[in-house]
Amino acid sequence: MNKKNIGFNSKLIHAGGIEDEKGSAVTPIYQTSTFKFKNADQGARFFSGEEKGYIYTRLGNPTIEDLENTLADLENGYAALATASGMAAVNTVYLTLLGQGEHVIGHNALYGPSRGIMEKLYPRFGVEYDFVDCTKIEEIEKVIKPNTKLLYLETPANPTMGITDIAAASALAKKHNITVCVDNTFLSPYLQKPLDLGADIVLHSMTKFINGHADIVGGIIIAKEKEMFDALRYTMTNMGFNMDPHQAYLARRGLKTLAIRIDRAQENAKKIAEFLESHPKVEWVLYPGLKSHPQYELAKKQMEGPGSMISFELKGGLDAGKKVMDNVQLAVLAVSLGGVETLIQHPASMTHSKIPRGERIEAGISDGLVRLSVGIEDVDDLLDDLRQALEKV
Ligand code: LCS
Repeated sequence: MNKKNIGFNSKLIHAGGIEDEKGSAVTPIYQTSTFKFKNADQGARFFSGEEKGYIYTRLGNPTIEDLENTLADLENGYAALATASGMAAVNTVYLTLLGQGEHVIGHNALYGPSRGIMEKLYPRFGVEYDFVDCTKIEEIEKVIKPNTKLLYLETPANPTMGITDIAAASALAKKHNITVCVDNTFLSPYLQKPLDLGADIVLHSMTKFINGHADIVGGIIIAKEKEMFDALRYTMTNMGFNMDPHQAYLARRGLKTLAIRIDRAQENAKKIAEFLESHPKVEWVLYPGLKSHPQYELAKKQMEGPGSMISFELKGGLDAGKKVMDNVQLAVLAVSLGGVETLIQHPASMTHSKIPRGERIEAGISDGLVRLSVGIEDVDDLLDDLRQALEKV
């Protein structure tokens, strides 16, 4: 049986392809920093690349490779690189593709630090940027310059749920020789495959849906082509952005249930989004599964499902939002997302607080926006919880 042709759920369980010499059914944790060579010549062959073998965990490790191979397979990429965090993945992409005098175009509503670091740190190295509303392809086109090297997208975006047409953006970028990277954290490869739509690189904060249990921080980058992968790998290994084997083991374990977790969370999210939208105290709801979402049709075309992230604002703005956050009893008031537990947080004062207010508002992250990451609890309990918290407003 060709394991390349098995279905998505089968890959979640069986992809990876690392055979353990002792016969362990699950790829074990190779908790080692270094690997023995049989002799000096073999060590030299491993280093020259003449023979494939493990050398040193920053450069490669079977537990980490099992996870990387699985993600590369799920995203239909050439190969993947696991990183210590999602931000290590973001910075690997930035450092690989951008240098002195070069320019990046990013979506204006990225996860706070993905935008913040470009505005604060990269100008020191002479990198230029424009953050625009990439949900409008013409806005991207307007800021393309001869030195533009990277188009950095996040779709759906954190936390505005704005959706960029990956195929259209990639076609435009290709005309100008610009590399496209998509942060696919909000959906995972189960619901969206950016490489199939024309992107060159996909990345994830694995802290979220891929691991799914809110117990590790991690990242992954998947490249469509070997040349790009080699360049990214050079940066990742030499910057020391690598993942630890124990982290990789937990992420690989969590990944096995990705589809059933997402199916359940998404089912819950659809009901919660409808409940919120019809609630008299709610001003608006942004959820790609609602007809009211500005890119509802694009979401249906590009995504396999609307996912389980919801943003909403109450009629009383921030004060009302705080009341809900302070009064939920089952949902957890915490940042992060994509775990089995429902989380609620306030982007303007938490995940996106480092973005200057003017830029934040322009990007659609209002002072009163509340973000919900819907988990896999019983939906009636989640609805009861939100209902009683809303009564306190
Ligand atoms: N990309 C997206 C879309 C994210 O949401 C995050 C983290 C990252 C990248 C960075 O990943 P990390 O280094 O944290 O693994 N998002 C967070 C959030 O919304 N709340 O807390 C963290």
